[in-house]
Amino acid sequence: SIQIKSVEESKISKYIIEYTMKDWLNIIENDVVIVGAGPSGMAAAYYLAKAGLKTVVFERRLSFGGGIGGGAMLFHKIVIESPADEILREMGINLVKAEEGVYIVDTAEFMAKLASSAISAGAKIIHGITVDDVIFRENPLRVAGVAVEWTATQMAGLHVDPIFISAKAVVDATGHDAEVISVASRKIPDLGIVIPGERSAYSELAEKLTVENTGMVAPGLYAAGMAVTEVKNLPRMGPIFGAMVLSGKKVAEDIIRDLRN
Ligand code: 48F
Repeated sequence: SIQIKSVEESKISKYIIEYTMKDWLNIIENDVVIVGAGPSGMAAAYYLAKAGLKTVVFERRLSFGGGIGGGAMLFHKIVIESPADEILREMGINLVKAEEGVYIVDTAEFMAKLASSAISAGAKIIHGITVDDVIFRENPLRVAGVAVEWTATQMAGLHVDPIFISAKAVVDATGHDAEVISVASRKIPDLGIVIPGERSAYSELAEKLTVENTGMVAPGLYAAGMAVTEVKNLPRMGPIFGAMVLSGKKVAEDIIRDLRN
């Protein structure tokens, strides 16, 4: 018969607490903090970790993928256009060619393999954590990290102070609301960030402009994915995801360049 190793309840708890705390002590200081495990955040995490930068992703929900899972109106396919297909191929994601340079991808596979690629490259993804503020420094003025809280604590409306996590670069990959950049814009006006908001759909234009406008919005603070459209007053594009992964790749390349200088 099968021999199952016996482990007492208290020992299970002890191991969980011990190893969680080891991880938390390790992620208190980072090269890069990415906020949001959507397509842009996970693509950024993959390229940053692959380049050897210590990268942690904080995700509010208990899942990966952000807006991928909902597809378009809950249909489980999304569209990817070239050259983003090269990134998906690198991650082993199956693409079905609809026409030259246009591919169809399954949402479940896209989410799972993006996350798996980022984790295998060495990025740490922590679920159930909401970033609700940043840390800043003067002389020179810059963003130097984030404040994090359990999502559950926030949902309960409890008055609990956050803990602080330092980073040389913080990436807002929170999607349409650009939550981290919004809070920095409101609470550190000297950064001079103005958020005009996103425009209505114009997919062809939006894809190109989102990638081109990806990057630093203030020293230490970067935008990727739909956060870029919110901050730069760009149109939305709907369920075509090429720009999201290309934006993640571009923000990673910018940060790698900036941290090496
Ligand atoms: O929204 P989301 O998928 O962002 P994205 O990478 O991709 C956008 C597309 O999914 C889609 C689109 C493309 O055509 O329009 O919308 O720009 O993922 C954002 C993730 O960030 C988490 C949120 O739960 C989601 O998984 N998030 C948002 N705010 C916070 C956060 C926060 N303050 N702290 C932690 N996580």
